[in-house]
Amino acid sequence: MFENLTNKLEGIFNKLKRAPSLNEVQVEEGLKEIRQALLSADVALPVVKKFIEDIKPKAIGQEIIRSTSPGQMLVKIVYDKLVELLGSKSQEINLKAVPPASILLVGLQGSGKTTTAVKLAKNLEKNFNKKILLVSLDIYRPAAQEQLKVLSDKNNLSVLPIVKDQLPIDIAKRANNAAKLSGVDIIIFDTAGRTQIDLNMMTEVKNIKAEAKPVETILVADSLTGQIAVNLASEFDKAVNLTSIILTRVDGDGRGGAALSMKQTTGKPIKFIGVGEKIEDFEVFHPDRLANRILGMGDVVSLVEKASQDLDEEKIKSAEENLKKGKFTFEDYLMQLRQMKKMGGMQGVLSLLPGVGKAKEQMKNANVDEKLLSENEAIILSMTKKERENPEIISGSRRKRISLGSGTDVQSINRLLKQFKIMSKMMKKMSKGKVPKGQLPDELINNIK
Ligand SMILES: Nc1nc2c(ncn2[C@@H]2O[C@H](COP(=O)(O)OP(=O)(O)OP(=O)(O)O)[C@@H](O)[C@H]2O)c(=O)[nH]1
Ligand SMILES: [Mg+2]
Repeated sequence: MFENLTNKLEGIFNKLKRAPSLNEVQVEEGLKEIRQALLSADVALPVVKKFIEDIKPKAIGQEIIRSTSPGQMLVKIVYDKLVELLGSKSQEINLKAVPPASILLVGLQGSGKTTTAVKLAKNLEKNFNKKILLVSLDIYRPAAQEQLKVLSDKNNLSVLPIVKDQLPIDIAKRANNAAKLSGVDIIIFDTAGRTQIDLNMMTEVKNIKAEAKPVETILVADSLTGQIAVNLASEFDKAVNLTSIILTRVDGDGRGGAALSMKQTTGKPIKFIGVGEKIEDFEVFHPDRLANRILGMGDVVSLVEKASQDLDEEKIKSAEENLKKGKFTFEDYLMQLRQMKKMGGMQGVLSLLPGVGKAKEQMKNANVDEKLLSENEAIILSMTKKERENPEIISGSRRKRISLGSGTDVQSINRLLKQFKIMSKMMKKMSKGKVPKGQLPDELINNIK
């Protein structure tokens, strides 16, 4: 998905970035090309129109024309707007209800409802530690209920036993009772798919809703169908009041229009995306990460998450050696951050340092923000190799580039650089035995926070 759009936007920005200054005509031309790129990615026309209208005043304002790197500025303006278009912040699933909370999945035939029900169950079980009950209300397609059962069994999830010839509304009632009796936190209802929206179908969903009283009514929509998926969402919303959307097949080679138009057209947030056939191919939807990816800046944060899963033991060893010698680079720092995550946080990494005993306790009491660790990691990944080895060359313009690449701001870069300086000073002292063993200076603790 998005490859075409990314290539086009990259082409447009590369051209603009090369220009030492930009005049109004050049910016206008760039905007026209961006508009074309969005339209050919199957983004809905009103959405594209508003997008361009919104960025235009900023783009042709003095800010960009006077800027020393106008191309970069334009990328930043488009990035911010893309994030907004995609829904700004990722939206957590609503589970606020006296248990059992129920979630209702609706959608067209084959959109991925049954697979998504199981993916979502696995995700909630893992991340929220919830007890889930899966329930199929699809009495129309032969073997549909068995399909959910087989998939649930395979993934060690509980599923409501099948009772032949029961109507959806009665199954929903039975599920509610069973859930209450067995201490289930969340019921996920999978419903029958239809080939098109019809009155009977909507009436059935309404009746089920009245019985199940879901906290979330989620449309499962196939992103490969592009604008059709978006129109469908609007129609569903009018009829049954959706609370959110899950887009499936985002791994496919669709053009991405559905993801880009969904929020603005329907007002409903995309909360998750399906990115493959396997149960673990399911992600929380992050507008900023997707915007990063679309603009070809690389999905730094996702990359970071993947990278931290397979650490290179060799590198850890060499970082450790460096530390002992009092040498400290951003490469070493990166290793530490990853090690930290793998070993379960800040305390883990301290075991890398020579002679820290009490320090672990200090860190624990200091409440170090783990989110900041991920941000730091993203920043370091946006540095070149040379910058990581020689942080002193990171000038103002480099800081700007790094902040853009990591989806942070220059202040965060400054903070990290300052923190790094203190750390490397401390490493030197430590290696010379000038820091009492087992203690970390307050200066360091306060700067990591
Ligand atoms: N590549 C890919 N395939 C998916 C994704 N989600 C679902 N599928 C596949 O899509 C096909 C249909 O999925 P189902 O979950 O059975 O769809 P459904 O909406 O329940 O279908 P009906 O019950 O017949 O309406 C299956 O082969 C799934 O493996 C996804 O995110 N990516
Ligand atoms: Mg199904």
